[in-house]
Amino acid sequence: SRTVVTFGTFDVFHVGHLRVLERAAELGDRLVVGVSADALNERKKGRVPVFSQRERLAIVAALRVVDEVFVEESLEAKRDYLVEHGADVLVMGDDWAGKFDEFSDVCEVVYLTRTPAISTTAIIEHIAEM
Ligand code: C2G
Repeated sequence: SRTVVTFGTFDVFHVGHLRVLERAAELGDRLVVGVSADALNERKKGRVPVFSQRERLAIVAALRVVDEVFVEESLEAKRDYLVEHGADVLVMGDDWAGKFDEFSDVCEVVYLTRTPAISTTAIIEHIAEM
């Protein structure tokens, strides 16, 4: 069986998140999702997520296409996470195109086209302006 692994924050979960997970699931038999820790987001984006990692993990874990979730504590541990979870494929949105090619010795690396015109930042701005 083929295991697909992907990573993300999935804050203020939206249809772009759903589509990338649905398409990732189609590339294998089992989808494992690393949901980035609150602390990692603060470091990475300088912003605390709207939803806590507990909440974000609960939402992603409840999706029909997702088989397993874990907390992504560090960007540097990606290789270890891939090996630990038996990844045959690493899937990321194409905002990360080329960034994870170094892992192609461990598994296949696939970048999927992002869903246009939707993002957590745009949603936050939209609501703030209401
Ligand atoms: N995504 C998408 N279409 C959108 C928005 C997001 O396909 N309109 C995809 C992203 O490309 C990514 C996934 O949804 O594959 C999760 O997006 P984010 O929550 O923004 O994830 P990010 O903060 O980029 O975290 O180790 C890598 C990081 O943890 C990735």
